[in-house]
Amino acid sequence: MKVKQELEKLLGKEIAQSSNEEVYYALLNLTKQLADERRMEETKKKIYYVSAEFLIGKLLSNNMINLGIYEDVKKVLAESGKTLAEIEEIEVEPSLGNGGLGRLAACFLDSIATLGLSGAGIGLNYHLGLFKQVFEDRMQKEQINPWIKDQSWLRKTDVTYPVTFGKCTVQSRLYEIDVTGYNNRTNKLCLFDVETVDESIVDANHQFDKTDIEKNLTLFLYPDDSDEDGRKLRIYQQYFMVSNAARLIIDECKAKGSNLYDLFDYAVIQINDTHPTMIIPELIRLLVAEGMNMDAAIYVVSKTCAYTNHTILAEALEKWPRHYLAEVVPQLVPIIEILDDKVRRRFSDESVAIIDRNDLVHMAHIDIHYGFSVNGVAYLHTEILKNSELNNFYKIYPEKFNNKTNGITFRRWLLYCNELLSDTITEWIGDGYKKDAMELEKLLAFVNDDDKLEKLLEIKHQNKLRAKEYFKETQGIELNENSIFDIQVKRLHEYKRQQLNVLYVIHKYLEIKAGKLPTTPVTVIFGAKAAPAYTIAKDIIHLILCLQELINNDPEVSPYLNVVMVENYNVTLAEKLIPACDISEQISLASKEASGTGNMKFMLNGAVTLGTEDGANVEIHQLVGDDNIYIFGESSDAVIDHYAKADYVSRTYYENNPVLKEAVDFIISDAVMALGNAEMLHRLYNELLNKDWFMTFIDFDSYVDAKERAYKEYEDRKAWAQKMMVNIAKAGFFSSDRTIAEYNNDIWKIIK
Ligand code: NBG
Repeated sequence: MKVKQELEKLLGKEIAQSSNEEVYYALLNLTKQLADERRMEETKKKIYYVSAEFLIGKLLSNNMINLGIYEDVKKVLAESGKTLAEIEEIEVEPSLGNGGLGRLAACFLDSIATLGLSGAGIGLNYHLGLFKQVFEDRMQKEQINPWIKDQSWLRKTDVTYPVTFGKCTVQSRLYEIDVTGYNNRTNKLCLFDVETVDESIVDANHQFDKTDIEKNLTLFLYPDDSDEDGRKLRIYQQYFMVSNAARLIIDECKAKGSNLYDLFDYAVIQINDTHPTMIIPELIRLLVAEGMNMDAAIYVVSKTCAYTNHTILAEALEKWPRHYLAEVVPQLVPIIEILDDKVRRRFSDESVAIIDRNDLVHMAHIDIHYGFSVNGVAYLHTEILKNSELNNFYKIYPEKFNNKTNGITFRRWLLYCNELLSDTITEWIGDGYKKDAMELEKLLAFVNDDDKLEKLLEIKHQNKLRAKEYFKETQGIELNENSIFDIQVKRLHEYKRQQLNVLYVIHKYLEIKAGKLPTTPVTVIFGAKAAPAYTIAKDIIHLILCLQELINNDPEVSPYLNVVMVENYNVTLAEKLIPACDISEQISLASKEASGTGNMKFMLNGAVTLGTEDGANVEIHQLVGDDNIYIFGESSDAVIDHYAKADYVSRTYYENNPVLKEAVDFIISDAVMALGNAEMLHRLYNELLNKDWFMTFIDFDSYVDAKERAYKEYEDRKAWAQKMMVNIAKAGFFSSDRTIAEYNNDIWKIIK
């Protein structure tokens, strides 16, 4: 294809004569046309990945890579005096996800299409999505985040269903976004919406009538659930998502010849965490309405649905009061009662009931009893599910439990975000690794090749320069490209322990003040959004921003240590930061991070992990060996034991450790209080001292040791480059192509 001619045909003029915006829209349309040509016939069986989030990121470059026109387009643009980077600035990042779970869903869609599997994602088309984070007075403020433009990747379809709630019926509308695999087929992401949604009901303080379902249903991802109306709104959204999904699936299967008694030969539904759980009773309801008897319907649905668990944090395991469901979706309650009754007849163990004695409906329990597969997302996580968290279920259904260690798409997280590195790898080992990521292991042959090690360091430096330029331009941030980039980017949550990193920063600051200077300067970079109602998380952000101000403006300290918190961390910023990183902070309290996927992206881009034995860090550790990772902290067994015995007392650590005490006290020192909000800082200080539910203090000493070791070893540039090489070489296991192949072999069984 002649890219230039095609583009100029769409533009109606020369590229050089067109604005960036015009070029962007021409590329959008060209890409959409080409994706359309990659549509393939669907196989008999299809995977439906139902998820509340799809954190897809900007799509233009990724689509062009997968369609094979990326290089041509770049060349053609350059010939006309334009760069792809400036064209990409026009694209708005879709706001359809929050964190790892949503990004995983996006990587999975890419890999499903890349492996040539017939599949679709199903979710909601949130108009304002997740909030946009801005910093004011060193605090997080939330702003609305509209992202849908007149012309976008969304395609309006004719598919619409009436969806009935207790109090009203709304009419849905399906929108689709094409998902093209790397040199492979085009699948779809199906996003349901309501036409009556009305963005204008949101006032200046971002408040809106939470009961006005017709107008608010698809406004926000995870609307504030701190009150009852907010929680009910989440149930409205979930039911709307799954009712549409169920109908779409039934229609597609019927069209392919299913008589519904054989639905499981046509469809497999992957339930992504508990948000889509109601698809189980909803499908049962619809099958019964089609004339099937209840037992047959339950049997068919149970053979069609599979569940992925993404967390063991109690807060994320949804439990809805039965009376909420009775109000929002009364039609499902009798079915859920039947499902509960059947469980109670079979098992006397109260802990596996669906409706508990407090009349709470345990969504995960529906999934486990009435799905055929339950998987965790990393080896350790699945072991914890089997042996403790879901042990009572594992005893009943050992055959249902399986592990699928997460993965990431290498198209976005290497080929696109780190072209320098991927071009160099291609030069060294050919481009077979683009299809079979395990070929990266060929890089191990170069761990003693000085020129190649030198080259890795040079690429890292270039990526730091690129990040420096980007953040200077977009956020006015100054990054020192000659410093160690020590990065922690992920949702803000106490279990992820950004506060531990912060305590280290304070410790380092105090050391520098006392004259102990680091050999190489360090830049500690944070990026994180806190859930709007999560007070302590917002306090942690406040502290980071105060320290940023204090440290970066202190001439004694800033030549050696800088703290940077980037605003509104999202996929686009991740693509800039990850390739520039030296040290990847994965410091969750062991047993709490189900997997992590950022850890994989960093490793692939040549950062060395500093982490606890948690989630997929355990597997990273096994792959790279002790010399190429910095592991610290209590083991997950020890942590689980502390919780069981309730014997962790943070104050004891504080009182017995003067270095820790000094760092903690600094939170409420005059220097910080002069910049910050006393109430927020005191609250955080007290929380750490009197509760510290995620055991920050227990790992403080070993964290400081590990970090000092990492900084010291960074000085030996060659030895460090060897660590980088090993990390990249061993990252192949974490390709989502591998993960999806496993899902397909063990759970979905879709034949191409
Ligand atoms: C997250 C976990 C991560 C994991 C991703 C993807 C939720 C509820 N869970 O550890 O916290 O990597 O899911 O599996 O977002």
